Amino acid sequence: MIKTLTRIIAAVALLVSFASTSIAADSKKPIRIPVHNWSSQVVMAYVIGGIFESIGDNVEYVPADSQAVYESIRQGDVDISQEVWQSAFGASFDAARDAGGLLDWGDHVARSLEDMGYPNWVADDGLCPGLPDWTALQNPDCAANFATPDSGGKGRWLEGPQTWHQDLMPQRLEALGLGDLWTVKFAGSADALWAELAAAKKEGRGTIIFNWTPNFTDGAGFTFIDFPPYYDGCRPVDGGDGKCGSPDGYLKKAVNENFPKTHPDAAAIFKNMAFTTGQIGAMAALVDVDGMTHEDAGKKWLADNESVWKAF
Ligand code: TMO
Repeated sequence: MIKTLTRIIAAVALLVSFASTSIAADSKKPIRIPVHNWSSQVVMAYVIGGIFESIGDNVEYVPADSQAVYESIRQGDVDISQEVWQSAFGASFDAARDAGGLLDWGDHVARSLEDMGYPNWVADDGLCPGLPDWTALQNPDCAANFATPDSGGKGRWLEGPQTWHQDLMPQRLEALGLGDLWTVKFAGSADALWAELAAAKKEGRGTIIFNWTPNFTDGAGFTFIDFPPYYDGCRPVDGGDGKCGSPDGYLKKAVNENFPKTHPDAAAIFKNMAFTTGQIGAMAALVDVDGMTHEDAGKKWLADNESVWKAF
């Protein structure tokens, strides 16, 4: 009797374990991966999509606003975020996590910096002595070397698309007392920033643009300006006086809270996924230097880096 019971219990246990294995398999419902408007993020979407497809999952690429996406993930309309940049999106990420429904899924190996800077030839040509210290920008002779037809005689900072930081840079410029000498214009796209680098070089004029690392410009002669250090709360949106640069920031991942339940295998891989500065810079370079499409760049990156991603 006891023996039979033991056998039944063992059989039931075996059945339960089989059942739970099949319950744990990933749903075939497409994993919705957001696509934004800078190259590494888009290439990484295809890299991650390719990895998920390699385990038999389905994926869908969803064009999304880079601020609103955290609310979309919280609501369950998008499943993951592969590049949460602290400076640009930390506040939106925090708000969605605190409201519930969005989980912090860990950091990449790479740290991030998103700030104004210049190609090194600008300093080499003596267009603004004293850079990268921001106080060099107080010199009217410096500012004059960065004027453009649209800048009203002032030096121009070319910010990225306004969806990334809203009024952060105009506020900073005013807070630092640079408003009489400098003005901020917004680029329509990341490509417009890279076109500005080429145009300024051709015309031999100074240029200050918004840029970031990891990016294809890493190691290609680009220097970020040293602004007064960032601290929590220094920005006007956080109640501060705005006299600060951008943080030495995280580069994070996020998921909807149900994603680890509907797609446990993909979620486990995504949790382990942690790209380095060099790996992310290379993803961007395939598009912005080599001219590939984002999708082809994703495929090439996967083909060239099998040992990297198979380890996740
Ligand atoms: C969010 N970005 C990388 C463009 O700074």
